[in-house]
Amino acid sequence: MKRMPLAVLCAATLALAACSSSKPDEEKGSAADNGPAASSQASVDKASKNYNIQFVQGVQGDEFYITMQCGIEAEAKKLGVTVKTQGPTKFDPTLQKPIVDSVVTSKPDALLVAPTDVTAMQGPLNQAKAAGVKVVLVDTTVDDPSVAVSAIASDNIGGGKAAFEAIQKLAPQGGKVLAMGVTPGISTTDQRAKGFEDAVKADSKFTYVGIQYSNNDPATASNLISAALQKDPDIVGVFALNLFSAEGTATGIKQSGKAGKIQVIGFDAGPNQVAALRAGTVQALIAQQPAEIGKFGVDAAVASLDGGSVTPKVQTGFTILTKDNIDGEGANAVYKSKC
Ligand code: T6T
Repeated sequence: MKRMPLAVLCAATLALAACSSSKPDEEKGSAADNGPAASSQASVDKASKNYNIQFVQGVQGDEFYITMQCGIEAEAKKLGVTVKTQGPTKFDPTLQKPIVDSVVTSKPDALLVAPTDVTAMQGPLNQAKAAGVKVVLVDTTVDDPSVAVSAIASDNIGGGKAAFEAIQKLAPQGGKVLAMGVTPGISTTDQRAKGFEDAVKADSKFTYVGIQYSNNDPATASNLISAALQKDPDIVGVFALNLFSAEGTATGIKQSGKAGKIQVIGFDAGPNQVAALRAGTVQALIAQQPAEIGKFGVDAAVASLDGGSVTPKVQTGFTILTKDNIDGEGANAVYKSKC
């Protein structure tokens, strides 16, 4: 199999340096409903026809998915295919399922989707596949990813581990650490939590006080952090698992008068997170490569529709942003609010 071009965006600097590059999984795996191996994703320059591709986000208005949409639209334009984007108003499978169902009823050629729950979204995606729609998983996954021709995501376990390594460097004396999560059942954030927890438990200087679930709501995350700090005032570090939990964590830390005293590492890099980084409430951000995820998603859909070979699993990297690189080499990793 030919390799997909590597998307290397390793802008990490400082003592917190850590990054990884996009890498295709070499084995064909089970997500290989690809037809004959005529071409690989890497060699797609132009689609053989103007396919109708639908992108269903995890949630509307999330700069991670907006930036992914920008990558999708740019690649669609380049390859000469049409793409339409929609998403639920909340990161919630009961709201996402009807959107996927109606997209499938409209019989698009391909569906790029970030499923909001590993189990609840399996059925709707099975139905999409049964209806002949090429499914590509972008960001999150489901219990049985073989429903998709390709799954493209960050190294989420590695990202969780990198978050702990950042805390280790910033708080070398050790102490209590907490994870601010989203909702159980989201593949990406569950993996980040696992990567973090496993890494914490491997260092006897640190104690994992557990994970709190903010339900993707900054106000809830803020309240949960305030309560956690009252219970455990000696917490030394917090890992906030996504954009909205990081936003709420920053607010809660500030309101508790602990800004700069607790080491906060946030996943994602929307404008609000970057403002918190600049303000010193958050010490580091782990920026994903959403535009790359989207680009590779379009490549996978088109390669599959054209009967080419498709890389079944692609892992994209991340960049660690700090105050010291945010205005330099890290600037390009910041997510967009519009394309
Ligand atoms: O962190 C991203 C995404 O990777 C995750 O699956 C859900 O939350 C975000 O969209 C950020 O809000």
